[in-house]
Formats: sequence, C-alpha cells, structure tokens
Amino acid sequence: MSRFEERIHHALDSFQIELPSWGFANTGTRFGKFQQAEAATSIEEKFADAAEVHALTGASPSLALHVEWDLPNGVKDAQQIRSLAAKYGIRAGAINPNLFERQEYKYGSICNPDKAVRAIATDHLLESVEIAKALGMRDVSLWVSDGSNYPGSQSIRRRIDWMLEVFAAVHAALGERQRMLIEYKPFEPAFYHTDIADWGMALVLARRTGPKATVLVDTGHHYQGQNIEQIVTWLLHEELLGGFHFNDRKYADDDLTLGSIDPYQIFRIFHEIFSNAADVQQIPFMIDQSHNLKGKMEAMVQTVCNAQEIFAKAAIVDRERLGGLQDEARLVEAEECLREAFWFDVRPAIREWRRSHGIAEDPLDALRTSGYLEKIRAERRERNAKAVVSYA
Ligand code: AOS
Ligand code: ZN
Ligand code: ZN
Repeated sequence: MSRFEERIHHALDSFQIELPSWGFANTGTRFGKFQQAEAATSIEEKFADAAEVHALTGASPSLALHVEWDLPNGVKDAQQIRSLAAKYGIRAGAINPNLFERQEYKYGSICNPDKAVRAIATDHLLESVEIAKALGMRDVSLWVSDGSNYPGSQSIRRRIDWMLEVFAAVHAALGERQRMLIEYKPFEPAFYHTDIADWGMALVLARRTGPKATVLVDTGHHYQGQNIEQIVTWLLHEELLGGFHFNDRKYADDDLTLGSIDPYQIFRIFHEIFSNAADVQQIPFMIDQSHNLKGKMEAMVQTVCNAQEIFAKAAIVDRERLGGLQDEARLVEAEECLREAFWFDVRPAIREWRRSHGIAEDPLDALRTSGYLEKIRAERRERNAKAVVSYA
C-alpha cells in the first residue's frame, strides 16, 4: 500500500456522518411537494432506510431525530426509539427541537415578545433535553428560526436578552456530558433580521450561555462568497465548534447534495479540520438535506459517498510540507501542495477500503441492484399516495 492509500484507509476507518431522519420523508419546497413512493412514512421506516444506507456505505451509523416529527408524544416515545435503534443497529444521534411550526411562533419562539409564547418554546426545549437524556443522546441541536421581516417591527436588542434567558434554562437542564449546538443562519424564514444571523452571534451566545454550549455550522447558512473554512478554523481555535450540517448550495440555503456545486469548499473545510482539530473523530458531521427531486435513498447514499471521497482527499494533504512552504511564503508551491491532494484520484483506494470491509465497491450500484428500492416502493406507495394534496 502506498503512503496515500494507507492514509486514506486510516481516514475512512474513522469517518462517520450522521443521517437526518427528515431526509427520508416526503418534504418539499414552499411551492409544492413531489411525492415519492419510496419515502418513509413512519419513524420505523426512517430507521430502516438509515440502516440500509449504513449497510451500503459503512459510514452512517446514526440518525438525527426531529422531536415534533419523530417523537410526537415527547418522552413517552423514547422507548419506541430505543427499540428501533436496537432493531436496526442505528444510534439515535442529535435531537432537533422544532421552534418553527406552531401557530404561536408567528412572531418568534424563544424571542417572541409574548412571554407566554416564550414559555411554550422553553418547555419544548426542556422536553427535548429530557428526550435526549432518556435516549442517551449527547447533542441538542438548536435551530432558532426567529426573526422579523420589517425594520422597526421588533426590538432586536430585547430579543437577545430573551434568547439568553431561555438558553440559560436549557443549559442548566443539560446532563453532565450533554451539549447544546447553536445553529446560525442569516435569512429564511425571516428576511429582514434573523435573531442568530451569523457565527459571531452564535459564538457570543455560546460563550455567554456556558461551557456546554457550542456553535453548529450549516454549510448552506452563509452569505455568498463567505470563507467558511476560516469560520471553522476560528471556532476550532476557540474550542467552540459543535458540529456540522453538511449540504451544498448555489444561491441560498438550497440543501443540495454535499459537494455537488463546490467540492473544493468542502475539501478546504475538511483540510482545516485535519490541520486544527484536537480529535477529528469528536466532531459530529451531519447531513442536513431533504431531496425533493432525487430519490431519497439514492441521494443519501450518494451524499455519504461524496463525503467519504472529499474527506479522503483532505486526509492526504501533506500538512508537514505545507507548513514549511507557508513559513517560507512559497506561495505557488504551497497552493500546489493543497491542490495535489484535491486532484488525487482517491476512488481506487476507497474501493479497496470497501472491499476490505466487505462493503460493495459501488454503493449506488449496490442500492439499485439490492431490490430494497422496489420493496419499499411497493410497501409504501399507497400510504404516500394518500398523502398527496391536490390543488385542482
Ligand atoms: C434550517 O434551515 C436548518 O438548516 C435546520 O438545521 C433545520 O433544523 C433542519 O433543516 C430540520 O428542520
Ligand atoms: Zn441545518
Ligand atoms: Zn438550513
């Protein structure tokens, strides 16, 4: 085995990426939904699909859950999740509270000017912490969708304090080894101001909240042209990088397949992680994508494979040499050192890694010939068809 191949094998042995439960269900754009016969219609089907993706890729042993969609009865549903996790050999990953669907949240959830609404949101967050505890989940992943659409219509300042108050309560409820991940996003659903608009705000909130609060980077949640790997480096430097929601984008929070638009960007992020993280394995890599056009299963398998490929490329950067070149400001050689790894064809080594782990060399092809898609389409077609909304 060459030096590169060895490093690739080693990197893949440790690489895992979490699947989102919502990525297997029928979801859509705000203009409509294209239903898929294969979409999961229950939490059990989401676990089954996740197990299939993991069997095909060997890299996705956990499933992020959404409280409202996956545990509609709250803590009472924890037992069912536990048995599904055991049955399918898939761990329950991060828990995602839902602060965006209730009618009460029209003017915000934890930043709502109405104290009673803030209390509803706080209770939901505290229940999410309880669920996480009951399931032995470490991470409570908070996406606060609050914001406003018109200048002057809300007090940006007071909303900061309300948010800090709620975060303090959530932090106090966390168990010894639990963490809260604060996700930022500059726009959508609000289009004038979003209460946690960027990594700076998330970082300040995390620092003010306490040692169990960290920042979550969703790659789709940045302004065009923003240097995401620099943000990642700063968060690592401050020991506040809580994890990732991976996807790709062309325009906004497009939730496209990881690496489909700009694989070099994901490569640069992984490279900074390899360069700066104390323990790469400790960083939760999660997928946050929900495909409306691609087949759900194909999209997820393809995403995990893309992630493996780009991670493997970042693993082989000769960082020792690069450091020397940087010190001597040998610009072109330094840049070429990075590019050499990016353009190296890691696919043969990945195929070899798969062979040595008893995994199909081509997971997408294996999915297509496995019969799994035909089986779930036949089982679920009718249930999904019933869910179709007609506007005629
Ligand atoms: C929304 O844009 C965010 O990326 C979230 O992470 C959200 O919680 C997730 O898409 C599931 O609702
Ligand atoms: Zn996200
Ligand atoms: Zn998003």
